Amino acid sequence: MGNAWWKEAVIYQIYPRSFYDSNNDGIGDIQGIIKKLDYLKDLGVTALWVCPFYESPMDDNGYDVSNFYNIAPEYGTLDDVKQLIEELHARGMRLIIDLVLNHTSDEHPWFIESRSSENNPYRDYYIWRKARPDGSLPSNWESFFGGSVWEYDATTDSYYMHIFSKKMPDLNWTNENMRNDIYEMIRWWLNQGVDGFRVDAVAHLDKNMEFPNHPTLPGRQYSGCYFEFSNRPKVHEYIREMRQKAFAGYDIVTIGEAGGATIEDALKYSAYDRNEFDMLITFDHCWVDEDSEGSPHVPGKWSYKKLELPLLKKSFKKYQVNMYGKAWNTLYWSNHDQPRVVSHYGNDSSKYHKLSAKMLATTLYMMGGTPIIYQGEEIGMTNVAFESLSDYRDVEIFTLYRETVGKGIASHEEIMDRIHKRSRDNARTPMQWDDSPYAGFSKVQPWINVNPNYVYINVKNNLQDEDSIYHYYRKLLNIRQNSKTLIYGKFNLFLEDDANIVLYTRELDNEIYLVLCNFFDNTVEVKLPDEINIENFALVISNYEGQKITRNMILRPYEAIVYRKQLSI
Ligand code: TEU
Ligand code: CA
Repeated sequence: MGNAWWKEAVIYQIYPRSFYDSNNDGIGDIQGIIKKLDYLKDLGVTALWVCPFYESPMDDNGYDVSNFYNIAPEYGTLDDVKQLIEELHARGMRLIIDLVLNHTSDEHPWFIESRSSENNPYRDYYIWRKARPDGSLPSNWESFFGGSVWEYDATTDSYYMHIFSKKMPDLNWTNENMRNDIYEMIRWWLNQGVDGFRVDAVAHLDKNMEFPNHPTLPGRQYSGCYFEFSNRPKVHEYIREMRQKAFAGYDIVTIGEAGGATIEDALKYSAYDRNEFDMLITFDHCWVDEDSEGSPHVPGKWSYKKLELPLLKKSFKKYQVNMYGKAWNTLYWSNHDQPRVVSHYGNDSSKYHKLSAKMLATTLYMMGGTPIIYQGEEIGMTNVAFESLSDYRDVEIFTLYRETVGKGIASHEEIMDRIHKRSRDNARTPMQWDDSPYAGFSKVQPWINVNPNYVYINVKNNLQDEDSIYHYYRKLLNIRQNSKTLIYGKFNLFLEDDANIVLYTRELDNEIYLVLCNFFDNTVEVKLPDEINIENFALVISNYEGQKITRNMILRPYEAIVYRKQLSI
């Protein structure tokens, strides 16, 4: 297993719309990112992953691309992106951009051509089917955003497939011309100087083109048979081809996003000897508190139950152990599609906000893999609970509401509660820079309301307070970046079935780190297993006044401690 810059990187994910508005039109932009580069460099960030900034009607905030070669005017220009690359490189940092290859916008010229007639050369760039002989939809599959995956188009009396919103028609990856056009576009971006790609929704490129119907759950019109368009065999052929024809010859990093992938799938996508991706983003650990069975009337991602810590630990262990030496992990708690982690797995009450945010960081970023920190996580930004549906912006929320409340399947109160806990807009409220109006994100009303807690959760406070979440992140990342053991060491999980404690070691050559965290708000006693020799461990970092290691320890609420020792040889 060789060393590589991206294995030693700290990636920071930016959702451009919500990061910083440089020209006060209420929308974050590329110049806004440039203005904050010193802040990010200071935190310890070495690379940015910036979510899509391409020209787009913004049905899904830019994941619906209408021109891959141009920048959305509200975000800036191609020159701004070039400047961003230069400014990053001048600071020894890198730029990873988002590549959206599963679909385009319905306003992309390819789709406009495609829908115009059945014999248009672009017809097969997308997936078109006629109604079934009985007049029903080509299949009863459910879209990720709710509703059918099929949308009727009168021009040719046919349906096109969209696994996300109906303004995001799926590309037909069986079409070689389409694939070659995509590869050309990728090389064009490489020539602009980008350092890598996060490849969006890549698990879904291959679909079962037979389109069989599947059983539906009681009360539901469509079948959530995502396996018909996720992690299917041909995806790997496409990725290998893309690597050969588009990625080869550049010193870049490629990160695939593969929702629903098992560990076996994950190894196929990212094992060193597979020549597919360098790293993979999966969702396993984000979904361990899902409760599909308890609430079959809503899609699984909107369901939840109390977290069982052993399930979370097993999820991490699965990746840490099975990938070791074979593939490289990503480490992330949150992104623009997940609720805020301090509200989800931590505790956002004023009493435990700081402690639990630091504990979560310690638990994750001492593991093996490349950290991907989502904007605002470093100051403990929390979920938001807007009262009115009209305060929300995410297209997915409106399809959920229509398919449940709209069809009499659930009450308004229930669905609002699910939106408060699970919606993607939790992660998309503007970055909280200071306590001035609109959180210093903009001088005007932003495209989505700021979280009212910006008056006390903001970057300015965090920078001033030595004991802040920000300063803890900075210290923790620094420790990590200066330790080959924390980057390349072997992971060992202990007390796997313990309901409260996370305990693991990282080991390389003659150095060992020990990470010990209490995941909840009660005080717990823990006996360190006899197989761990506790002698000579010294404190490295803690979110409390540090305590010495002993065989029997008492951990305070959300206490997190890291110890280190050198083995004598
Ligand atoms: O998300 C993809 C995504 O969430 C699904 O593909 C996921 O794989 C699925 O839920 C697993 O079961 C990406 C972006 O991150 C998101 O913001 C976009 O809305 C989406 O793709 C469409 O581009
Ligand atoms: Ca702006």
